[in-house]
Order: sequence, then C-alpha cells, then structure tokens
Amino acid sequence: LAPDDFEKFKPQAVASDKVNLLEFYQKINKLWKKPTLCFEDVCTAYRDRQYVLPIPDKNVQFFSSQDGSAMGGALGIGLGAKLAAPQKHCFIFMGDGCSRLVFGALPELADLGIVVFVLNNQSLGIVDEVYQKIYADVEQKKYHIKLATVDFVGLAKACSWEAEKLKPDLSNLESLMDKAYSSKRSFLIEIPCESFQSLGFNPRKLILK
Ligand SMILES: Cc1ncc(C[n+]2csc(CCOP(=O)(O)OP(=O)(O)O)c2C)c(N)n1
Ligand SMILES: [Mg+2]
Repeated sequence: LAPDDFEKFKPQAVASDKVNLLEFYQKINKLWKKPTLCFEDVCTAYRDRQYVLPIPDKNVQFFSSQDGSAMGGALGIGLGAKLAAPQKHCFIFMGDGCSRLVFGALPELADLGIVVFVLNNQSLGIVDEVYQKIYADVEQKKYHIKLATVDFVGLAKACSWEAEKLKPDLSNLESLMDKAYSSKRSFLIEIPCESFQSLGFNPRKLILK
C-alpha cells in the first residue's frame, strides 16, 4: 500500500446537513445490544466501518459483503438470518444505490422486524472514489455515479415500514436505536451523508488499476 492510501481519521469536516460518518460509527458502537447481527452491503459502509471499528463491540456480530459482492445482497442475507434466528436483532447497512436493486421486496418484509440503515449520499460513492484513482485522467461527469434523490422515509412508510431520518448532529441516534430494538415492525433509518467522506482504503483499487 502507498503511504497516502491510509488517510484515516484526519479531522473530518462535512456539510451541516450531513452526518459525519466517523462520529456515527464511533457512537453507534456503544449502542448495540446483545444478541445483534449486522450485515453490510457493497457500499461505503463495508469499507469504512471496518476501518473505524476493526474490533466492534462484543454485543454485535458483523458480516460484510466483500466475498459475495453483489449490490443489494445484504438485504437477502439479513432477512434470511432473521428468519433463521428470530430471537436475534438483525441490522443491515445499505447504500442508496444498493437499495435500488432490492427495495421492491420492502412490502413483504414489513412485519419481519429487521432494521435497515440506508446511507443516502445520492451517489455510487465507492465507485466514484475508485474511479478518481484509476481513471484520474477522465472527466468526473463521465463516471455516471450520480443518483437521483429518494425520500427513503416516505418510501419505507408507503411500504408499511416504520421509518425515520437520522439527524446530522446524531442527537436522535440513541432514541432511534431504542426504537429499532423494540419495534415489531421493520424499521428503516435514513442517514443523510456525503459520498466523498472516505474513512477507509478499498483494497479493490489495487486489482482494478
Ligand atoms: C450487482 C452489482 N452491480 C455493480 C456492482 C459494482 N459496485 C460496487 S459498489 C457500487 C456502488 C454502490 O453504491 P451505493 O449503494 O450507493 O453505496 P455507496 O458507495 O454510495 O455508499 C457498485 C456499482 C456490484 N458490486 N454489484
Ligand atoms: Mg450511495
């Protein structure tokens, strides 16, 4: 790895209406309750969380998608885990891009009691970051990584889910987690964030050059 591949934990500045993901991963690590399973889709969550929290709290067991690698796959893996072990709490992290591949199933999952965090950065963010490295000489508008805005809270509610947005200052994270652990209905939490807040190195960059 090149020395500048590791940029981790420099002070992170983000827009005032966006969540600082470094603070988010650190704060949520104190809020897990046993027994929790957590699945990360192919998005910035599976890159960044592992950098911020290489050893997560013992109340939670994480499973990342880097071996499977199909966008959206974490929803199926997570709901399968919930069906197999209904007594466990099942959380899934997805990007807004990943969600587009599988959210047609939301209505059928409303009563399952799973929790989905959507990292809403209106971008195929992890691709953008890789392209900046491997296609540095290509104009960014040719990356085709922008995604249209989706009201995920409205979308989930229309599918009979509980749904709320995380506040940028994280002031409602604790109450959202309390609700996530007590809700019988499936619960979607939208995280408004920026695609360029990169907290971790993506090893795929090395093979994609
Ligand atoms: C089915 C499928 N298509 C394409 C890819 C390549 N790919 C990996 S991550 C990604 C973008 C993910 O975007 P998003 O879900 O919005 O997550 P973000 O990186 O923005 O957090 C793409 C296109 C893939 N892994 N699987
Ligand atoms: Mg995205």
